[in-house]
Amino acid sequence: MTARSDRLEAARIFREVALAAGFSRFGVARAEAPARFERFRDWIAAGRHAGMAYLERTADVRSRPQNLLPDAKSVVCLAAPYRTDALCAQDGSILARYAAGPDYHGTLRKRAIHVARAAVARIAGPVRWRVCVDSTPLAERSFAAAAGLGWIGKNGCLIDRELGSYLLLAEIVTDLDLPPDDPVAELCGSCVRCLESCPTGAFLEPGLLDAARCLAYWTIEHRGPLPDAVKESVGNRVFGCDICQEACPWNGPVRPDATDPEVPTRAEWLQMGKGEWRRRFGATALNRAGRRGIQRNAAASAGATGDRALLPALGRAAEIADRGFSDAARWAIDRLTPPPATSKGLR
Ligand code: B12
Repeated sequence: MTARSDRLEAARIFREVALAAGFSRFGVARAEAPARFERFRDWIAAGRHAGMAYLERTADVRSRPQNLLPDAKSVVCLAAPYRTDALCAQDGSILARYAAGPDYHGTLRKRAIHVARAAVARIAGPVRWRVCVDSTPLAERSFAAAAGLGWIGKNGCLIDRELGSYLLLAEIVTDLDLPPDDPVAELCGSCVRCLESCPTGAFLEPGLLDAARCLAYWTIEHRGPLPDAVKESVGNRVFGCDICQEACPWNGPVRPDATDPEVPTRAEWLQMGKGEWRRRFGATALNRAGRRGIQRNAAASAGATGDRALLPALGRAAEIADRGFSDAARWAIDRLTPPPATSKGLR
């Protein structure tokens, strides 16, 4: 397929199928190192990836789609919006919005595979392709920005002027030579609300996140005990963090009354058994942290928010043979137990 008209027609087919399959944004990037990818290398070199050693191991692959598909020529970039209301329990504890519903790794992958199959069936000649969602080593935001799906905001997120940043990304890397789209203008202007909103000061400069200060990193990716400074800062966040997105004017106002009875409270998390976890959350993105990870975060959150009613449940948790969970429970108990009264009398 070489004629420009054929290439345009193939891109049109991909677009049509992608939009019909429920993706809200579509664009094509060339399968070559995207602009400003050097930021990724600098980020790793400066050790800003905290404990995410897999990012370091795959640094060279992330900008080279040919490592995923030899002869790759194009990256078809797709974006799907997710829930915009907070995912907030009745006790005020919060999960990242993207964790609502079935795990996007599965749903978006299936949808993108459907797009690839349906589009390729309408295009003449053999076409090779490979679908990527999140865990595939590909710099998704950089390719999406190159494909004109949105711009990279100061909070590091890909932002669309109509849909904001509550978007998940997926790609189809293909050996089809599709005409690339143009990037869009960056529209953050002088706004720094996201940078100022971060409770842990995780942004070292616009777009430069220190993962070792990011609550999303600690509550999703980190295994084992949380450092005390993180437990102090966790507040109501039990899984992930959307604060730098909530602050973004492109995402619209946050609905303060958006609690959801389906979201467990800290008390429920602390006592949740394996069976209930599997049934209710086994097929959600919460699995990345796992039951014990979420329980660890809920225990830290109980201490950080001063929820003394949870002392009995924390006492039981402190005995559980999981280092992260029991450590957070002991820390919370210490914090919630008033020191023994000292005699203030005259001597
Ligand atoms: C590791 C990871 C994390 C880490 C590190 C995040 C980070 N900022 O690097 C942690 C665990 C902290 C994390 C958190 C979150 N993540 Co995450 N994460 C990833 C993952 C797997 C790799 C990201 C990575 O390589 N980071 C290293 C940095 C240096 O690279 P980068 O983020 O791609 O940034 C590049 C661009 O910004 C580019 N660039 C290009 N042009 C420009 C222009 C300007 C002006 C700037 C500043 C930069 C820039 O330069 C950078 C280097 O290439 C991707 C999936 C993937 N395969 O890419 C998802 C991904 C980035 N995460 C996602 C989400 C949803 C989140 C959270 C919102 C989840 C949550 N609610 O808790 C938060 C958001 C935190 C934040 N503000 O970034 C989505 C983002 C979608 C979007 N709209 O941007 C992705 C794309 C997953 C997906 N498939 O949808 N995540």
